[in-house]
Amino acid sequence: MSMENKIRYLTCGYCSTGCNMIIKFDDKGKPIVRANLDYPVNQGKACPKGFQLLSHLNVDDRATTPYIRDHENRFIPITWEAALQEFVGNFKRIQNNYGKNSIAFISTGQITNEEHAFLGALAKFGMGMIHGDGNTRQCMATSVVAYKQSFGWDAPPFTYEDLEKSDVMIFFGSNAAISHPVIWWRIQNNLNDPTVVVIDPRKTETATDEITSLYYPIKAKSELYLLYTIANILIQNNWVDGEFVNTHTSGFKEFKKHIAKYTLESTARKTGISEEQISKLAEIIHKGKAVSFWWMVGVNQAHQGTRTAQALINLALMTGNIGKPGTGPNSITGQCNAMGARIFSNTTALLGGYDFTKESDRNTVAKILGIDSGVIPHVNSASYEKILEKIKEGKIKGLWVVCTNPAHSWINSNEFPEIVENLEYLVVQDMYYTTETAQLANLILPAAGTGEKDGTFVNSERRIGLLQKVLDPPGEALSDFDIFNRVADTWGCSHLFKRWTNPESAFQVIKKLTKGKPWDFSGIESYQMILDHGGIQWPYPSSKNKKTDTYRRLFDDGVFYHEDGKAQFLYDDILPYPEEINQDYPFILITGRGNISTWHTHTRTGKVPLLARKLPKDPYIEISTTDAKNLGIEENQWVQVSSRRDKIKVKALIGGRVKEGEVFMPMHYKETNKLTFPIFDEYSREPGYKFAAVQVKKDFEPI
Ligand SMILES: Nc1nc2c(c(=O)[nH]1)N[C@H]1C(S)=C(S)[C@@H](COP(=O)(O)OP(=O)(O)OC[C@H]3O[C@@H](n4cnc5c(=O)[nH]c(N)nc54)[C@H](O)[C@@H]3O)O[C@H]1N2
Ligand SMILES: Nc1nc2c(c(=O)[nH]1)N[C@H]1C(S)=C(S)[C@@H](COP(=O)(O)OP(=O)(O)OC[C@H]3O[C@@H](n4cnc5c(=O)[nH]c(N)nc54)[C@H](O)[C@@H]3O)O[C@H]1N2
Ligand code: SF4
Ligand SMILES: [Mo]
Repeated sequence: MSMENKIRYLTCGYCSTGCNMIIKFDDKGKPIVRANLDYPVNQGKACPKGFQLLSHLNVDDRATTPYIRDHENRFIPITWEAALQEFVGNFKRIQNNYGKNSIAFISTGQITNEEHAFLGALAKFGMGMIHGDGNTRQCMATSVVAYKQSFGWDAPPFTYEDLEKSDVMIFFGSNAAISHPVIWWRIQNNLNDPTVVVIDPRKTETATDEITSLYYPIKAKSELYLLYTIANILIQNNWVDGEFVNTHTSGFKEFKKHIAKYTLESTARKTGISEEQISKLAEIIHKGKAVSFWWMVGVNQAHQGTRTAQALINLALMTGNIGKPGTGPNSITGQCNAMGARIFSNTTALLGGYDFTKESDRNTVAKILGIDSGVIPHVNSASYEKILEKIKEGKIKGLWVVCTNPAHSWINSNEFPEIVENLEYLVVQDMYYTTETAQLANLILPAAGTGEKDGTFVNSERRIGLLQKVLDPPGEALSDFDIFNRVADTWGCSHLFKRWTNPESAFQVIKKLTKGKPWDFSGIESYQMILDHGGIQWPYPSSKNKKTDTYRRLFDDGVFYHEDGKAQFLYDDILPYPEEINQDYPFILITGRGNISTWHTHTRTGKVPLLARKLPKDPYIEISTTDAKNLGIEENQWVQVSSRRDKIKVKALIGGRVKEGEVFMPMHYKETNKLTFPIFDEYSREPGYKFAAVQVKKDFEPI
């Protein structure tokens, strides 16, 4: 394809910040990536991953053709036609032998809206699956459930402009300086001399950044004590916005009663934060004119994540910090299209935010899509970990994994290969044939990546952004969209997708699914319109009174989505630590992002020298100076880290980021999840990646 002299616009395919890049081409047709100066999200900025957005596309281990595993366990290249026959033949055989529900899919937050909707509709309406979930369960499920329960809809209220309008910002369980760098850098535009508070068990890059005013080194998993106590102090001092609470919320009286028992003295002990510091934080919140609470997976990935997120929501509600510039209980999303997955993945909710179990909802969706409502399942999917359980029990025998690498990223990951042993057929659709999960597959389908396809993403501030194709995918690789089209053809259900000829025509169909919902963006006329506006935030209904300003937040009218129009105060008793810390396993293992340049399971960033060099080749564990000294461990020494599940060998990185009694490993090494403890939040079923009991030793035991 000749692209010379053409300009392309590409929303970044890494994090959910949703930066936009301009791609120009040099004389030889080589693309040059620049940050888009005019885009309201990034305003000419980007992090290292964004600038390297196309660098992992042309590499040796790209899957450039479908591969099938032969009897000697070798991967053999085959044609698309043969691959599709294999896929469909095996999945249909499994359904014939074990029933319709014996096949399932696991997806992602990193494909486009059009692809999400296509996969979900194809799998559930075309191929007859009931069960399908995504890696967003590992990431955002807690925020989704927290908002749904508190507001009546999954509706993150903020806009990035709030980072510039707040005078108090509290970052809770978020290492934004490396996870969402451009969001974090937006605070530099804030002219209010804001107080930025970082609450994290680790003294992270965010905690030590020059933007940060105060750092609270909270003990891991003690945050509910802190948040309930602060609520209690606000009440004791009469620092509550009574008018807002009375008019716009419900459940406050009961909440007040529930939290009365959380006092400064015991909370200081539980959290490791002094009484003075706790009181000071309550006062900062009270004195702030526009206070915003920002959280991420340090909150979400916990055994009481939903209630923790809601404890932050409660603080915003009781102080009236919502719906006004610079305020909000604001959950930042993770992957480039995690928000789109929330609307279109057809996993937990029926496409567009409808309900599988309601006949009227099924009829509405069927009408919009122009299909028979009889093909839509009447029941909800099992959650991710329950799908794996069903595989273990032999109830699910065929699995289709799209754009995720669970053999590395799933909690207690040793189990994953054992679990998939029970499958009769595993299909993995990825850009590379080398991922840990692809290596377990019976069939690998070669997918195009961001930069090689058209479509749309939705970012953390609810902005729909455009991706334009810059390069052709290599060899026989196809966009996920095109793969779904071919699967539909081979399966014999392409009549359901007559209007889905290309991504933009699919967009025209799926936007209608949002009509009348809080995330209505049916007013977007075309891809060109998205480009012209610099992305468009939902809601953007087709009615005349749509708002067109650059930044928009929700709830400026104080009306929430519950039937009574009110937001709810939600809370629970605080549960003990998920796994016992004792003499044998005396340390708390925290896991998370390691640096600005490394992405998840490192399949993309690992191939770009400029990014890859940020992550040490050998897996490492961060341990405090005191603990290292007590254990006689020296810097860079190999140590053994064991949990109740496995033992691994890693290098010791000694220093001040972690406190005594806590250790940290980045999730980017496949060893990390061998140790994590499989516990799930009661409401969201999100895994608690950030707490496991471990032992660290300089002597090795036989493994
Ligand atoms: N460079 C880079 N950026 C990324 C990603 C990446 O892989 N690399 N991934 C993207 C995705 S999908 C996501 S979900 C986001 C994640 O973005 P973040 O949430 O910022 O990432 P994490 O490092 O997993 O966790 C955040 C912090 O939570 C803290 N934490 C752990 N336990 C607790 C606790 O009990 N209480 C509190 N208050 N804090 C706790 C950890 O110490 C950590 O610093 O990043 C996105 N951006
Ligand atoms: N211990 C621990 N584990 C964690 C976390 C943690 O904090 N601690 N965080 C969790 C979180 S928040 C997340 S989001 C997950 C992420 O976990 P994963 O989703 O497993 O991680 P990725 O490496 O992003 O995997 C995406 C895969 O899709 C491929 N890919 C990229 N683009 C495309 C495309 O356009 N199409 C197709 N078909 N394939 C593509 C990539 O090559 C890669 O193999 O990890 C979770 N695991
Ligand atoms: S901040 Fe996120 S969206 Fe922006 S360039 Fe970096 S990875 Fe891409
Ligand atoms: Mo995530």
